Amino acid sequence: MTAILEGPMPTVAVICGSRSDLPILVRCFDVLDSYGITWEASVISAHRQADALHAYVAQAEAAGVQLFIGAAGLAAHLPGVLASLTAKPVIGVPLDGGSLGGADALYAVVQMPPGVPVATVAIGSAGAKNAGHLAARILALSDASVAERVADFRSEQASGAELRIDPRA
Ligand code: RP5
Repeated sequence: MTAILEGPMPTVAVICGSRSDLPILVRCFDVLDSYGITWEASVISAHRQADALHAYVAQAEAAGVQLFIGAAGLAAHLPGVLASLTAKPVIGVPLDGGSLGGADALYAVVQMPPGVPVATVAIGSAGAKNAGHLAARILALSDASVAERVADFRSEQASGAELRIDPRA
């Protein structure tokens, strides 16, 4: 297990399957930071380090983690395994790990059997960002400060998208 960052008691634990996934996950970290959400990230492969993954989830829950984000490419079992190990919400980010462009990971992450839900976002960097935004909306249900930042972000996003073209000007 490689701990990338460790806070006192993070709200969100981000786990990815390989160090090669980290450049995409930085997009998620930036979004979580923008909402003031504490997080830590670890590289723990569901395939290569199954025991370490089980131990980490138990430890993270005991430390007060409220939500898990799992990201992996290829046969991406990591988010599903996370959902099997915790009752906390799990967001899954499928990554483009090879010749199938991430469609392999998307199917693996989104097609969880009933009763073991993984909230699956888009492939790659768009999904990594949305994992952060979705985490914020979930946490906003019980955290007024995050709820306020979600509202602010939505207003800023709406203003940024606004465009009026006046041919008379
Ligand atoms: C997955 O296999 C990882 O999440 C990564 O996206 C992909 C390739 O891993 P490496 O071969 O770069 O370690 O488990």
